[in-house]
Amino acid sequence: LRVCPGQRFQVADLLAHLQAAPVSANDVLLKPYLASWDELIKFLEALGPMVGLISQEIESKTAIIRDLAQKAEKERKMKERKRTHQQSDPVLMISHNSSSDYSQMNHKPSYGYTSVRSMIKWELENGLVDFHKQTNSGCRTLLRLHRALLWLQNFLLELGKDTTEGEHLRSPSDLCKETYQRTLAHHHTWWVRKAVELAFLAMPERPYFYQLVCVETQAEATLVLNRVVRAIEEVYERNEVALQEHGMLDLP
Ligand code: 1PW
Repeated sequence: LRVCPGQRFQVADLLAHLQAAPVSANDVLLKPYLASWDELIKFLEALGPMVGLISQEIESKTAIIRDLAQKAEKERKMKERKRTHQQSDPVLMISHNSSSDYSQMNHKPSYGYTSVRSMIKWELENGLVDFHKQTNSGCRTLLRLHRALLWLQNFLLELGKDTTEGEHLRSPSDLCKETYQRTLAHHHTWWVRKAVELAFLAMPERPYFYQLVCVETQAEATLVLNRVVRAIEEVYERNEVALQEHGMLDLP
């Protein structure tokens, strides 16, 4: 992957963050996941001011998750401190001698909240996920990003397809609209759909995208984009399974 001097968005950085996200057999680290979105925001911003609506939305969603993770971390530390106080206090030790409390006290702090699965666990254990009405939980916010990522993945996949003989390459604007309608649009209201589709009109042509990922031909673009798409797929699939296992694919 080439480095594009003087450019904010770097495809190598995006790829590095995406590849750093998968952890253990089935989890995704939040930090590199959100860093991937930061990099994607730079990508979107390079596409012109009309896409600003989209990048602002992504920015606010990533900020929500970061804030919640920070809050959870503070709370976790407080709980840990309380636990150690209780353990060193003989009076409390006695009064808390029921078996359930004891097992709780001896519990290793199970809250990491550094990954998608630990966030889900933390939010469920703390009653932070509402399955019936809209709240600002990390889970429902992640779901919004997750659905948007599927659009991006579809778009980049289409953009990366080279022509077979006789065909001509379709414009990014068309591909964007088509992949949006087939994915994320299903989750959007009429008004949001109109606003998003308006943003596509100002989308630049292919040479501009080539320059963004530092390539000169469609064949080169195909190689680069396929690597990015594969990295997105791995992350997307893991999050899909995690959310699905907890019945969270329709969180309001
Ligand atoms: C070039 C291809 C770009 C793909 C990048 C994906 C970004 C998609 C973000 C679209 C945002 C549109 C405006 C906001 C819509 C919100 O209502 C919606 N948010 C998302 C991320 O879909 C739902 O969030 P909400 O209202 O339930 O908090």
